[in-house]
Amino acid sequence: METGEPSTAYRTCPLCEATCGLEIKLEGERITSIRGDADDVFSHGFICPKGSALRALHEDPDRVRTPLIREGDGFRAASWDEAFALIDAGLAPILAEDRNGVGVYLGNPNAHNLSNLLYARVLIRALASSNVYSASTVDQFPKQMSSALMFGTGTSVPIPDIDRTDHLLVLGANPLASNGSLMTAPDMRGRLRALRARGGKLVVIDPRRTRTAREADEHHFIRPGTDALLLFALVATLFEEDLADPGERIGALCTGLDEIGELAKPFTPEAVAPVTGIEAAQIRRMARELAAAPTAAVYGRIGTCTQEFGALASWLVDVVNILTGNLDREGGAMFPLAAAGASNASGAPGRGRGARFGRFSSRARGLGELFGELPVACLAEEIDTPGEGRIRALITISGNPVLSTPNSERLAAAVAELDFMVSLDVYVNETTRHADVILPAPSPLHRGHYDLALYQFAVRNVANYSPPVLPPDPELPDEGVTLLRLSGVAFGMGPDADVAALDAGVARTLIGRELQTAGSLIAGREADDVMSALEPRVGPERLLDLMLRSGPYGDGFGAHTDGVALSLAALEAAPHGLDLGPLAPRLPDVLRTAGGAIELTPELLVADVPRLHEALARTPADGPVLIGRRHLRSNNSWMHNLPVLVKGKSRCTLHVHPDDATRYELTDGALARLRSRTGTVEAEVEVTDEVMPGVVSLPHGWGHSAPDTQMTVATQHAGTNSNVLSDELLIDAVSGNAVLNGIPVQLAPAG
Ligand SMILES: Nc1nc2c(c(=O)[nH]1)N[C@H]1C(S)=C(S)[C@@H](COP(=O)(O)OP(=O)(O)OC[C@H]3O[C@@H](n4cnc5c(=O)[nH]c(N)nc54)[C@H](O)[C@@H]3O)O[C@H]1N2
Ligand SMILES: Nc1nc2c(c(=O)[nH]1)N[C@H]1C(S)=C(S)[C@@H](COP(=O)(O)OP(=O)(O)OC[C@H]3O[C@@H](n4cnc5c(=O)[nH]c(N)nc54)[C@H](O)[C@@H]3O)O[C@H]1N2
Ligand code: SF4
Ligand SMILES: [Mo]
Repeated sequence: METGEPSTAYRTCPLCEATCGLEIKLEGERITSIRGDADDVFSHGFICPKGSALRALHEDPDRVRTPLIREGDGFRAASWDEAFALIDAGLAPILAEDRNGVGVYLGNPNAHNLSNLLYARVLIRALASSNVYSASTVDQFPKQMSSALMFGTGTSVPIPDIDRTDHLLVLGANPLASNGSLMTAPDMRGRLRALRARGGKLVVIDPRRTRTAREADEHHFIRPGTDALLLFALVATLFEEDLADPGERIGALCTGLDEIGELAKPFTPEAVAPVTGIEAAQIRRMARELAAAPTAAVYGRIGTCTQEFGALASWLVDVVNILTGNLDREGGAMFPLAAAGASNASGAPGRGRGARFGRFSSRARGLGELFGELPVACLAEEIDTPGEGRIRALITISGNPVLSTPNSERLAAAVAELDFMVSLDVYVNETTRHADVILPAPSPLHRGHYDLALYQFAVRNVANYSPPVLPPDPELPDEGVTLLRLSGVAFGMGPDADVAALDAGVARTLIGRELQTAGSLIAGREADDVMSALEPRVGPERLLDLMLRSGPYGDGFGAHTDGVALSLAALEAAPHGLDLGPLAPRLPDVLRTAGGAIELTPELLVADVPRLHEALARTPADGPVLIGRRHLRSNNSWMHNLPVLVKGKSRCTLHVHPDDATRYELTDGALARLRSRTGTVEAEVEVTDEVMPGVVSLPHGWGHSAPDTQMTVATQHAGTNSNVLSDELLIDAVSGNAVLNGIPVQLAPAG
């Protein structure tokens, strides 16, 4: 390597949910090119501009490469020991007094990081604090909640069988920009074109005519926040026209079939049309076409989750999938079977413990727990509201909540008042600039990769492990090591806990749990034998090997020799990944509900229907509402420091329909002032009929103008932080998820 020898490495891109295979050419340790891996079993060479920007990220001079310790208004480089001594001194006394005094926020890149997926939960257990927050409550928890209520686990999300469906109805997603979410599918453009080329139909429901909408056969503007009404009208039509038919196999598994028909009755197409903005005749036709298509799938994403009726809309997407006979059949909405970590493939098949929510509540507002977390919309108030149980110290892990979560200004002010803050991150940005200690993370090229989370949602069953492209950087320990060391602090072991011992403990716990699991492939083995069979692996690779080998395709440590007989070694021998086949029907085995049924009408969701009923009677607001959008060359808040991605004209513009431009006296290129209950921002206007009248759109993740950050390029392309306008009090009542789409704003020319 040292000699500058040319070599080629294969690695899955960790930047979005598409999991594209990359072909990385090197000379010694210097990257010479990053391209799509033509032989990748899933992405077949597809890549987007962010994938090749991994090189710019790796080389970014602003990337944090040593621990940083606050000194005055800035930071100074420090050793790991010094940093951990300070962390222990900062956290231990607070933890000794009140576990809830330390909060933690987990950001999006954790979902793409094997170590963090495996070891952040160790830290969370060690902290034993109720104050656990993540990007999931500005994102997909409403969908995971409805899935858990209907099917029994939060990862039992029906995924459109995109490669075989005849009809795809997309609500509130723009996979041509986002590359897909809760639908891991590299090359969405290719897949959607193939759908149409085989005679299938693509329908998009979005307040904007997106890139995806432009590829579609049909696009309908919808008023933000009204998808649940539209979906209920589809349900009402299916019943009214005698088209509701889950099929014999699925019907026999469902409870609540009659009830759902009754619940839908008031939401006729005629009743919802004026509120949604979609004509009744169109809604009826959509319902008929969904029912008539040989196979069909309904898919909703950010636009259906981060809105006022996020849980109801997420639920009704699957109700329509069920009532049109498309659940769990080829070409419909199906359950992937991931090779590792699939909670709906573990234990006795067909029933389980079901889902429970609200096991505890937030202190100030009483918002209910979900999946062990509290809604991030209440993070600021948990810091700035005095009294017992207040968050006094915060740990952020791959997160930039100051830009990404509602009411940024309140959160920024709250975070600045913390007694102590530590961030595990790669930049000094809007959030981490408030930290007392920043712990750096290695570049993706220095670590192994396996998409433990995203394969739960993939449109094909695949498994791909990438070894580190470059040897570990001795100055930058794997994040698993850092997280275990932080866990040591949280466990009260001080700043120098024996990380190897903690890691072995984690492996033993996981083995113990697996051995206790009914029907486990490795049932009856001795824990010690399993532990030695995993040698000499340690860290995330040891845990992954265990999960693969005891998973649904596993070799069971020799118990299974036929079939794929998966192990980490098998994946290491397959640098382009292993294709485990198209999605296959999994009902009833996939179910983990307490009664072993598909719960079509979970109580928690049914209880929210009256709120939706009230929305029917509403006259649409006269003023504009704000929604977001994504761009292919951007990734939430953190890739704006890479010149290759931010060059060209500003992407952080306010999309305004020509009618609204006239009405509010705004001109293209001029600055508009936007005001909401929580704040005021200015943004450059882009007049376009791609957005519907009465709706304006501003992307999130911008606004890099805070002082004392260290992002030279991003600062020059600062843009506007849209989350100054998102209101922490606007939440989906069921899930507590933030409303980031459909925020009432006032609009005027700036100045
Ligand atoms: N208005 C509005 N707001 C939104 C959304 C929206 O649609 N509209 N979308 C929401 C959604 S879906 C999400 S997921 C959130 C995202 O919100 P967050 O997850 O809070 O923020 P990110 O912008 O993804 O920031 C990621 C952070 O991780 C750091 N990082 C990057 N790579 C690594 C790494 O390898 N290790 C470590 N330790 N750190 C790393 C970056 O420097 C950055 O600080 O934003 C949400 N906010
Ligand atoms: N390039 C890029 N890719 C990304 C990301 C990124 O920031 N940049 N972020 C990643 C993350 S963290 C996520 S969660 C995914 C998100 O993946 P997607 O959900 O596909 O992301 P968006 O492009 O935000 O698409 C949401 C769409 O919902 C529309 N919308 C807004 N409000 C409503 C509404 O009330 N109803 C309906 N029907 N539509 C509405 C918006 O106009 C937008 O087109 O993308 C991931 N991929
Ligand atoms: S689509 Fe996503 S996974 Fe594929 S190269 Fe782009 S950022 Fe990476
Ligand atoms: Mo997200």
